[in-house]
Amino acid sequence: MAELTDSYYLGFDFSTQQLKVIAIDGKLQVTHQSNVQFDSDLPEFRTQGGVHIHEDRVTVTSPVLMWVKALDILLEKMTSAGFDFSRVKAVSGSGQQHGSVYWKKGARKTLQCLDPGRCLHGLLQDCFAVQDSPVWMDSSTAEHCKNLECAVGGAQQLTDMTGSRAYERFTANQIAKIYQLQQDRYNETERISLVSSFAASLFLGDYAAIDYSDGSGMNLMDIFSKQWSDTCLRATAPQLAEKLANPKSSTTVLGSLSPYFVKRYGMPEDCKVVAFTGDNPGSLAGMRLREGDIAVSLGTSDTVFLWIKEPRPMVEGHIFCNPVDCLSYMALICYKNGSLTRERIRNECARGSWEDFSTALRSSPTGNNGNIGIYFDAVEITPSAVGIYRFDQHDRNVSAFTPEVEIRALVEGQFLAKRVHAEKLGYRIIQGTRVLATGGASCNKDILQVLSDVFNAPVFTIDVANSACLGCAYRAVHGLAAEMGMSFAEAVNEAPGAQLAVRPTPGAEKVYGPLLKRYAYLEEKILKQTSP
Ligand code: 5FX
Repeated sequence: MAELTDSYYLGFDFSTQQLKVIAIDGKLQVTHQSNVQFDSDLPEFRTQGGVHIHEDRVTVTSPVLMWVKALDILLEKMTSAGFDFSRVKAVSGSGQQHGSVYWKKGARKTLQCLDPGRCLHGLLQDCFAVQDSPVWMDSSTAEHCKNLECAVGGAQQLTDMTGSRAYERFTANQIAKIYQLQQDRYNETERISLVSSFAASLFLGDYAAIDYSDGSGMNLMDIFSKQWSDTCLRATAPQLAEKLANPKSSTTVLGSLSPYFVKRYGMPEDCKVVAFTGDNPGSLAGMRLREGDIAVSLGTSDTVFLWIKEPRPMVEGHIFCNPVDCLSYMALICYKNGSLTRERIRNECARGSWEDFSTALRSSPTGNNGNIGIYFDAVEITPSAVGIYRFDQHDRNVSAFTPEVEIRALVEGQFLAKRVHAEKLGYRIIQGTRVLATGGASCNKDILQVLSDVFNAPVFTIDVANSACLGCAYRAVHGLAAEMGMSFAEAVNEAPGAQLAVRPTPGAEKVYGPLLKRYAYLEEKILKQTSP
């Protein structure tokens, strides 16, 4: 027992606006948390929200040395707070997905012999061929996306192989842009890391492999063979395979910590570095999603995370390798019309009151007498469409619903869409499936009841503040346990669980079965009518 509470595991999250750390003990209890805010703690880099939005409005970068300096500051803060580094058994972490770091020739040597008397920021000043790393908010590579899709035979072909069609923020397209516009910098580059593997490299004192899960967000990796695709590499830039090196499983112990941290912070020599991954995969670990589970985050935008066994990649949505189980996959679906649309309908149909909104949900029948509404106030991501569409029970267009019908149509429509899209990607509800709800709207039980009814599964709520960071502390624990053959679920079994919020209403399944089919048909119809 003493051993359990005496050991610490660290999870770092290099996210867009801040660097965070969570320490847990061997009983999986959080013992320490800290963070560094890029804008306010590192004002010399002049970022807003952790990024620089360039004059063209579409190029978005972050200074790579800001991330390095943030780590110096965070570790100093932990020292000042009396954190006992000597007990740390393993570290892992996550980074914002898709962003890329360009290490200059010779940087590996520098990483391998860091002087513990100096800060990382000073030591790594000259280690980057590109100072401003492209990040996920960048949308300047439309042309490179087209080229990549063309090279593999189209959007669906690229999706079939890499799990996603070409996206502007995805790393292949960012690398292609750097190669095209900054060829000298590209040629000076010895290694290209993702934000996650860059951060792991700092701890390892050597280049860290890209992990399968974050590597799936690059438009470069065949998610089934887990190797770089030659066609994608060739279409992106020359000599790319050697600059990326081979990806590795997300649960890999990459090696022992760099002596730099042993000497400077008193961390143990045998402390292990477990592969870092993307922030969304990190969150899946933090939520402890299991096979058959679905997590629905109801925020400004709605996001759905799925645990999938047999994925069917579609041009809408992303399939990534699963960060905690290398035989499984995870899917991510993003929706733009989330809370803002719910708030608009609340304002228009419930006098701005969530209570009235809930009353309307409670007093209207499951299935809304066959009325279906599809509300894309802004151009939706999944699917790519805009406009408000209302249908009666015979699929006839109607121009308006009563306020009560409108409220239920919105909430049912949003959840029917999520189930239809999830199933298109290969998701199946199984015995024991849980729906994990998070985000602002997850505190409304009447909304959760509709969610539970549409998925015919119990809904649990979880607190996911810092889920990526916590998930990576769990992954640090699992990295060591996996070497002894233990699964992630077994390794983190004792962690605090989710709270049961609602169970499906008896009979709901019968009502929503036909509605799911109709929703899928109506969405197709809208897309056919509106596509140019
Ligand atoms: C996912 O594909 C994204 O681009 C974002 O969620 C970033 O990972 C945010 F960091």
